[in-house]
Amino acid sequence: MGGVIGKNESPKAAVSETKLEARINEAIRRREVEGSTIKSFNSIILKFPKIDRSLRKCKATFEDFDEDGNGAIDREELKHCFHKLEISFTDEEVNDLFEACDINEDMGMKFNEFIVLLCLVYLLKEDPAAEHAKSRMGMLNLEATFETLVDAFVFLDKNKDGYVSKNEMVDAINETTSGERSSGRIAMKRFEEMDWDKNGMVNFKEFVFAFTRWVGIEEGDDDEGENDA
Ligand SMILES: [Ca+2]
Ligand SMILES: [Ca+2]
Ligand SMILES: [Ca+2]
Repeated sequence: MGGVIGKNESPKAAVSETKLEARINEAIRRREVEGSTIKSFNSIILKFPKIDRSLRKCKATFEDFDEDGNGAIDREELKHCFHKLEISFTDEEVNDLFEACDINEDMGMKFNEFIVLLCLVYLLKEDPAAEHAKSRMGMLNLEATFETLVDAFVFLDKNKDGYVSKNEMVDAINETTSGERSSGRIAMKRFEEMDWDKNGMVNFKEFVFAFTRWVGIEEGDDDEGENDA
């Protein structure tokens, strides 16, 4: 096929978005206009322990909403959850959120997927009218953490298109490690961990999901977990 016009990075053509994902991206791009306070990838890594502690506090909320106690939140439980929190999403939005956050596609949201959900809700409902719902969700304690995650994403997404590309990841890690030979490989590995659907771009949802794993929250994670590898 002749006439190749270089450049593989054309996210808009390569990524098909659901309505929900489009809204998330809009919210992210609005934030990107403000810029990031983060200066290096290392400073993100230094925040891991604090983020981990903060995210684990959602566990009680998660258990509360997992009405049948099977370790996953299903569609019905999610609807009840929003109802109880007085967060108004349409049925379509609830379904989209569920599908977006049931990342393993096993028809139930595990704890780490629930964290992704909270973070997306935080992003979508940032207007003052939602303060009440946020506080009922225990979100206010999490705001600083979610803010850090948004900030980290904005830091990585240098061209502010709402996606982190492989090159952006490599650049971010190279800046920190001043061109050590292994750093490219590390960047690649991190990138592949993040790019869950393997489409070559990392969106905010994939980023948060990867983060829950980086800080050590596994899907079946619970406090009495004795089988640490
Ligand atoms: Ca359940
Ligand atoms: Ca980008
Ligand atoms: Ca992806």
